[in-house]
Amino acid sequence: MNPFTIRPAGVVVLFAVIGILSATFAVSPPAMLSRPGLSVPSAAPEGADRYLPTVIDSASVAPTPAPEGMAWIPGGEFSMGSSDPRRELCGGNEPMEDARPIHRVSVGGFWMDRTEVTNAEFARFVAATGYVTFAEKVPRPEDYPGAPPEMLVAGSIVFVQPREPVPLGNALRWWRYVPGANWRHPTGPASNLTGRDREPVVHIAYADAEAYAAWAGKRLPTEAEWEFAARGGLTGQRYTWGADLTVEGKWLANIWQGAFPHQNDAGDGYTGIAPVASFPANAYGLFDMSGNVWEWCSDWYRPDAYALAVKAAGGGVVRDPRGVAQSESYDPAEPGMAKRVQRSGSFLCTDQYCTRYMVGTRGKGAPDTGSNHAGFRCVQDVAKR
Ligand SMILES: [Ca+2]
Ligand SMILES: [Ca+2]
Repeated sequence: MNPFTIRPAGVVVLFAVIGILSATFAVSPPAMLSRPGLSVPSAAPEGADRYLPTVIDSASVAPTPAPEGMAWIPGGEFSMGSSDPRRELCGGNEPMEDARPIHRVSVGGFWMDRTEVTNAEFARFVAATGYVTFAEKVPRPEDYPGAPPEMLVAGSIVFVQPREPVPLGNALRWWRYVPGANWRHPTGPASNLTGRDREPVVHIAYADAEAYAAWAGKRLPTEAEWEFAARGGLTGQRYTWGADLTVEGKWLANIWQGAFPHQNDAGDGYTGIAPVASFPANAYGLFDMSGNVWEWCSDWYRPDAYALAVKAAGGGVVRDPRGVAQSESYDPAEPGMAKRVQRSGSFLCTDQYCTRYMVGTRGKGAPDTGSNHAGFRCVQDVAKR
């Protein structure tokens, strides 16, 4: 379906742009309860939004040897979600209700890539398989009826920094569909991967990430696995490292400092993507679980997924959740479009606009939508080895 869709007004809209908007920067305040049956709570039940201690399964011992580049994530039980009360434009100026209620979840042990998949790693996959990513393929006319032929060109979504302040309600002011942008050319045809071997690969559609994972003998993490791993054994912290955004004046993730989107102060040392592992790892040895690039999870997105999971579990511990069915996926910002969960936030996230680098918060994206701030990492089951 990427990259175009026809809106009722007859205007060709860059579908991929819209996808990424809703993934990270909603265009307009979504009507959170616009779909019958949605059970997102408007307010947490008394006492429901609280974190209980993370408990690690003492029998969950790391098998040896460790797969190269992967960290052992022991099984255990934790409180999943976020009760952060702040409102923000990227979530539709709503409290982050889709990360509620906080609920108990258990996961088994697994291996997880210590870093986002890098350009060098993805290049090895492509060299071995000849794989062509979604963004490198010319959109087929039959998939985009009514789209002008000149618009059917291969490309992807790139952040273009405005020179002046722009209304934060219109993310099209800083996102562009750039013909020729893809993982080999992160910011457009004139860019390349020289000096970027250690940067995370970007412009990756969900199917691209899945294909890489299958080749590597791995898979994409579930959302619960991702959050359990990101929390690093801590209980109910706002960030992967603790309670405060900065520690002793230092930034611990590659996000955005300055007035978004026109002023990038790079207080963390990076205006754009950073090489993976440029910031400290969490307690499990995982890097960039907050910021740098967004990461695909295997769950289909739905804002009330947690409430549904708790209900299905009879109010008890939700065990190894896998998310809702594709047919049940729903994004109030773009009804009718099934989306996958994305986590971590990116170098474009800021405490002034989109704080989804906070560990319990959720993002989402259309599976066929890549951009220059979204990538992935993989996990591996013990039985697979
Ligand atoms: Ca930065
Ligand atoms: Ca990340």
